[in-house]
Amino acid sequence: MSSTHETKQRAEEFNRRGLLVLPGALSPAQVAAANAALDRYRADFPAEWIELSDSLCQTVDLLPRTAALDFTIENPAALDILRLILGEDVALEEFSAMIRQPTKNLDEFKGWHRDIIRDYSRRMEINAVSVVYYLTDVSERDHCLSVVPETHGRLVDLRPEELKPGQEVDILGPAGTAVFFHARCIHTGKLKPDSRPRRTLHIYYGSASLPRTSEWSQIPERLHAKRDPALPPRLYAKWNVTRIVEGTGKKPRDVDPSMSAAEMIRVVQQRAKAKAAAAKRG
Ligand SMILES: O=C(O)CCC(=O)C(=O)O
Repeated sequence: MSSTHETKQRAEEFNRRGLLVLPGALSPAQVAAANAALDRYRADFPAEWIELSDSLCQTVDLLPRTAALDFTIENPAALDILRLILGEDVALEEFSAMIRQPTKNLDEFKGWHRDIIRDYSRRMEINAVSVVYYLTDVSERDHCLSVVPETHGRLVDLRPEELKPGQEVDILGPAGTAVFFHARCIHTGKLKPDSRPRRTLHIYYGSASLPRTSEWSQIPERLHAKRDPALPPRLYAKWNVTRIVEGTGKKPRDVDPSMSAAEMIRVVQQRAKAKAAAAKRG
């Protein structure tokens, strides 16, 4: 692959800031196709959607049930940049979709965080790039992704609880915008009282030669059997990787492995609620 000057500049910007915003990464027709695919997926697989909070509805294991969103994983506009950031070893880690519903409850349950590993002392083990596609327009009044630049690198010692207002960048943009951020960068979903429903796709890429950062999204046969010279050669190499980074991407080992990802997440949710209630009781 030969990279243009612009692609190289974008990769450099990402490496420096841990953040890159690319408007128009999906065309209006692609945005419409992705939204139609999500509409169908919601109608066909309602149990796959998990309500994680008043605003947050997510589904994490779509790929075995639909091929209609594969084009977003393989988007050349993103892959050209990712090949420079992660090298030819770039590999799919996780694929999920999110709907942020209008709400007056503006407490975001995850708050400011780094992805994959929550333990501050292990933050240098976080090695993945998140590409978030906005599938609806996001203006000042809408729920937005907010990222603290350079907290993957120069500001890596910053703890989420030490953040000062103004250090973050709120990402606004029309549907079709791609937001690349290093999973080590501190970020959150910033909730707004008058937001419209917001739809996003969240695609994580890592390195094929490292342990997988998440096992929540299965990579089906149609993807790992693909031989397309235009794609990075190991894009779907992690379909059968069993070494998983110890962190949020690892499924609990004490639940029935035949459960769907959504069922497992519900179990994890119930356990977290029970733990919080027990802690409250003292
Ligand atoms: O976009 C959002 O609302 C939150 C995203 C987020 O926290 C994440 O991608 O880890």
